[in-house]
Amino acid sequence: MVSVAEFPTLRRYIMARTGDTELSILLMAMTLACKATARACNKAGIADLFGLAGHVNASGDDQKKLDVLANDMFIDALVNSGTCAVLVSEENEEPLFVPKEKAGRFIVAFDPLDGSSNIDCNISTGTIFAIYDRKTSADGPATMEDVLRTGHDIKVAGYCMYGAATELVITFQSHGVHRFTLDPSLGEFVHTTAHVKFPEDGGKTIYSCNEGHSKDWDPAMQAIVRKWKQGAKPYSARYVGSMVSDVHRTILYGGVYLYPADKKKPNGKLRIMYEGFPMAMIVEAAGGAASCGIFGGKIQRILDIMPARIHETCPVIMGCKRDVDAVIEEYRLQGLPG
Ligand code: P6P
Repeated sequence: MVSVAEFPTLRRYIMARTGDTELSILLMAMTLACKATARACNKAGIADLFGLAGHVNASGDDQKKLDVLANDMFIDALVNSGTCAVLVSEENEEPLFVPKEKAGRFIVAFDPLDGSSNIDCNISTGTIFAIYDRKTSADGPATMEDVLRTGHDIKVAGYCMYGAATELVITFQSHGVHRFTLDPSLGEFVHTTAHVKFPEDGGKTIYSCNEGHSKDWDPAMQAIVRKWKQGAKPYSARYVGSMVSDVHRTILYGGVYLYPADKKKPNGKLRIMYEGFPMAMIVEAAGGAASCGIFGGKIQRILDIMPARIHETCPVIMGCKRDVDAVIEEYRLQGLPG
């Protein structure tokens, strides 16, 4: 029998992996908020948590009741953990600079409930987060220099998927991607897969995008998706409409997830700091690739971007190298910069 003390929980993994008490406390606060959000999603239909909250967030999205509740729970857990200097949330217009008496070292950018438009029909959603260490001296207050960084500065990236199971996927810089599944009977996330990797050959031929926007894509994106649908064995289309679910499937099964630029959103829809960056770090750590396609007039890797604003967006093309490389090659064939 496995000793309880040896049980492979996320708590044990964090303590063993970080070697940093403050980061461990932050991650335990983060996972507590994930468990509370999973419970709220499970009870949404019973606890009158479906529907709109009646407000619009910084990106112009209609806030759902659960968006607001999840955001409040994450902010409460993170501020009171005593480990955070600044919080950047999809649901808050401005960064939240934690009061000195409760402040710690870390900056956390997060989307508390991504894909929440799927909640009312019980389709999976998720939380996405990226954690940075402070860049400025801890002697003084944190500044925007601590907040606006490239994705290469991320110390820990992760997402929690609220689906048939509640799963948390996390990567520390250069330590691989690890998958944990919540065991509700224990209230613990249990280590289910170590060193998650894309299938060697790129895996299943799946493309994941909202093709309803395709008439507004640039010619290269239209051309590559058309090519994938041709031939004796065309690609399959899979699209949940929750980035966490679509990227989770892409990493585990293979293929590519796309949210390209289009005429209406020339810089794409997905937010760099709390969607693009954390997912790009995880996808690359799992052996995949994460590109914008064209951004700032050139072919650009998502993690290389230096965001100018906390809610800035970028086009997203992420998945197995086989398919991301095919998109980049199409841009080169079309003679676009990069
Ligand atoms: P569309 C959810 O709002 C989200 O940010 C991602 O989770 C998802 O992939 C995308 O937007 C869906 O956008 O335009 O297809 O509805």
